[in-house]
Amino acid sequence: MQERLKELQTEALEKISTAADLKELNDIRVSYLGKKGPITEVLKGMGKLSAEERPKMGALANEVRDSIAAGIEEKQKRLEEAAVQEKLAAEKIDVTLPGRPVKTGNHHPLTRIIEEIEDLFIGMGYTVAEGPEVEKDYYNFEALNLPKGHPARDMQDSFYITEEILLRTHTSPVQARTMEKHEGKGPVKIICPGKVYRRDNDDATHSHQFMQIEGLVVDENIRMTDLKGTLQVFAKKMFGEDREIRLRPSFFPFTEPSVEMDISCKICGGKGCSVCKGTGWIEILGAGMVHPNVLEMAGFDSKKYTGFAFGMGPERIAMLKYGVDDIRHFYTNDVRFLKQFSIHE
Ligand code: 2NL
Repeated sequence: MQERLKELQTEALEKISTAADLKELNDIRVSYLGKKGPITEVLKGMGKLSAEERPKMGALANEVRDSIAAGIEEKQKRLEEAAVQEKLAAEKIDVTLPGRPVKTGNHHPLTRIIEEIEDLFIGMGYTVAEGPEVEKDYYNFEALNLPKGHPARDMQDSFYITEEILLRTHTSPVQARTMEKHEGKGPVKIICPGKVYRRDNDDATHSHQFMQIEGLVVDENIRMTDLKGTLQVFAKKMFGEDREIRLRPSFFPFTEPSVEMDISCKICGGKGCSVCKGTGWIEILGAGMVHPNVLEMAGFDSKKYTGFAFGMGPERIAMLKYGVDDIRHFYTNDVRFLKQFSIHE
C-alpha cells in the first residue's frame, strides 16, 4: 500500500511537470485528487490494516495528497504567469512610432469663392440672406418688374412646377422677400448667395443649375457713386489691388440705369490676350440702381428711398481666378479636380 501511494505520487508529479496548459493541469487535479481518484481508492483498503499501521498509512496518504496539491498549485502559478507574459509580448506596442496621417477633406472651390465674397461684404456691414429654391412666380418675376408676358421671361427659360411655382432663376426673389418684410423702412444691406436653375443645355460655359450671389443696398440718398465705390473695393479685394474697373451701360428689367462691370485683364495687363479676347477687359458682373417699380412693389416710397443691386456668378469668378476652362468641372466632382483646391499640402 505504501509503495502504491509512492508510485501515485511520482506518477502525478511527473504528469504535473509536463502539463502544458491550465486545462491539462485541471484534468490531473480531478483524476488524482477527485472522489473517484486512486488515493481515495487506496484509503478505502485501510480497513484491512492493523491498528498500528493505520495512522502511519493515513499520515502518508495525506502527505502524498498534499504534495500533489502543492505541485498543482505551484504549476498553476507558473502557467498563469507564463500566460500573462505571452499576452504582454503579443500586445506590445511601440509608442515611439509616428502616427498615421488623418485624411482631411477640403471645401469645394465654389464654397471657397462664395465664402470669400460673403466675408468681404460682411466686412462692409452686409448680412447674408437666404431663401427658397422653389419659388413663387410673383417673387421670381413680378416683384422684379417682370410682369407676365414680359419678353425677358423667355430669355430666362425656366423650370416651372405649376403655373405659379418654379425653380428660381436668380437669387433676386430672396431680396424681394427681404425688402417686403422690412415694411418700407430702410436701410437694407444684404448679400444673397444660392443655387439657381435655368433650362439650358449644359456645355463648357452653361449649366442648368449654378450659383449666384447678389447684393442689395436700400436707404435714403443711395447713389450710383455708392455702387461704383462698392464694386471697386470688391474687385480689388477679390482680384488684386492693381486691378482697374470700368462700368459699361447695360440693361436689366429690375435696375435703371443698369451697368456691367469689367476688370482690367491680369494676364496681359490690358494689352489684350486670349483670356480677355484682345480687349484688355474681362466682364465680371451686372449691376444698377434698383428700379422704382421694384422698390414700390416691396413697399418702399421710391421718392424717399433709392438703392443699388448687383449680381454675379461664382462659377465665372472661380473660373477666372483659378483658370478653370469648363463649368462642368464644378459639378462632376472628380476628386482629382477638387483636390487641387485643398488648403492642406
Ligand atoms: C448678373 C446681373 C443683377 C440684380 C442682379 C437685383 C435685385 C433686386 C433689385 C434689383 Cl431685388 N436688382 N439684382 C441687379 C442687376 C444685375 O445680376 O449678371 N448676374 C449674374
